[in-house]
Amino acid sequence: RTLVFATNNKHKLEEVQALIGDKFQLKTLEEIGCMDDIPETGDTFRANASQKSRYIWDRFQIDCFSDDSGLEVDALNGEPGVYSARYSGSRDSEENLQLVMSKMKGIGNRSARFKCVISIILDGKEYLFEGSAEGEITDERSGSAGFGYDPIFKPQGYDVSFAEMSAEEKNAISHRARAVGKLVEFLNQQ
Ligand code: ITT
Repeated sequence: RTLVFATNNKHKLEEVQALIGDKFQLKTLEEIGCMDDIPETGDTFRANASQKSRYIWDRFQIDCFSDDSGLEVDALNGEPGVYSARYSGSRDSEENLQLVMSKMKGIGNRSARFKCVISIILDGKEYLFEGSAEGEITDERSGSAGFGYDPIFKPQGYDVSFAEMSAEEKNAISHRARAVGKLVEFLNQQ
């Protein structure tokens, strides 16, 4: 079975393909010839996830899903949140990570979470799945695996950042893994 994954983020694609296994073949936007800059103007992860999958459905009428995700830091009132991909004004993930680190300098409350919302559209009908991973923002960056804010996020119960974990370790506990787990369970019932 083929599903289009409406993302331009190759790290998401790798993580999700590993989680979904070979029962479902994921097609990229590039593979369906979609080079559009898909609008993302919502102020929640759900709204943005819906917007991305709905865009592809409206344009191609093919079954598809999207992932909208990000980091919520309590001491920053939930920022960067839906602005995670361009918090500093640029899509450079290093600059975005540095901005969170500098805003968190000297702040005692380090609690944060990653969230992931998946919107899937099958025959025009939408279903939503969510996952989150609790943790804290570290003082220093560490590790080079993963992407985005992984080097400064230490999941609860672990002494290493997401970026110090193998892909398998991160995929056992991440926000994305939890949302994809629910998606797969749903797809298996279809
Ligand atoms: P698409 O919209 O094309 O899927 P994107 O990267 O723009 O790709 P989002 O708008 O959902 O995706 O922004 C998600 C951002 O949140 C992402 O760019 C990272 O900065 C951050 N993020 C999400 N999941 C993450 C993870 O597992 N590890 C580290 N950072 C993550």
